[in-house]
Amino acid sequence: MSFILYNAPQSTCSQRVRFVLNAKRLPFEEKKLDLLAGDQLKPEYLALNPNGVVPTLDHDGNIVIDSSVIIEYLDEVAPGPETFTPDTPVARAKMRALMRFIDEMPAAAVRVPTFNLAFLPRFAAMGEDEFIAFAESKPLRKEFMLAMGRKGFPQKEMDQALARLRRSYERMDESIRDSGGPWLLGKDITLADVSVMPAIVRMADLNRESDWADLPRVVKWFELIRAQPAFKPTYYPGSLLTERFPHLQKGAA
Ligand SMILES: N[C@@H](CCC(=O)N[C@@H](CS)C(=O)NCC(=O)O)C(=O)O
Repeated sequence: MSFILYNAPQSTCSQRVRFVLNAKRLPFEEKKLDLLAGDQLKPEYLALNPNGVVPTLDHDGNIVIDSSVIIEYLDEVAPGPETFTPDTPVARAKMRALMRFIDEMPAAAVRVPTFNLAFLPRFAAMGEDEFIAFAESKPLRKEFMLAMGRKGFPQKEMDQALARLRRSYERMDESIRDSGGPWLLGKDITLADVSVMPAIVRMADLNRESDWADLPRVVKWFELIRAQPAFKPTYYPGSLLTERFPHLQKGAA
């Protein structure tokens, strides 16, 4: 089996896929796209992924897009040595329901603080026409970019995103409690844990770890996922925003 992963080091959606590939010890060729330079909008990439986003997986010439779909696909084509999908249909349905919640809530909400805190200086430096042309060229994120503008999302939108993230931490806490933990759905790690991992890592990277400090089950879950052997190779140097954007480092003006 040969895998090519089109992705970006700091992309949360890409990090899901790298984690599963690493956990399964599947060798893959990594093609890194520069998202701020617009590599994902070039015709040759759009031919693979018409949404103009990463990640995209090429498995022996078969193109699979969307991180949630890709990680389910990988668990089907390479069920060992580590598997992330429960055995019974009921448990699988629970996992998929949680994955849909994660895509709709934390994975979407995390874009607002990410763009406002990390990427904004790059867009603020563009001329208005250049920014609008860049936004207009995005098949999936045009309206998101135009709503943000070169000045960033207003405080109200930041607060709403943080509230959606908070409800996500609470849902994680309930899920760990109800399943008996330590993972979201019980004693085994599943794709739901992998799906939410990058949003939590991102918020910690943005120095917001205190937002779930009162939820010890989530604190423990975070320690556990960081201790997985697949974690370190997934978050290789350059995967965190604080490594790439000096203005985010503590004490930066
Ligand atoms: N639902 C898609 C979303 C992919 C997505 O939003 N990717 C982001 C990086 S995490 C991206 O490529 N953004 C580029 C852009 O906004 O132009 C997935 O999970 O694969």
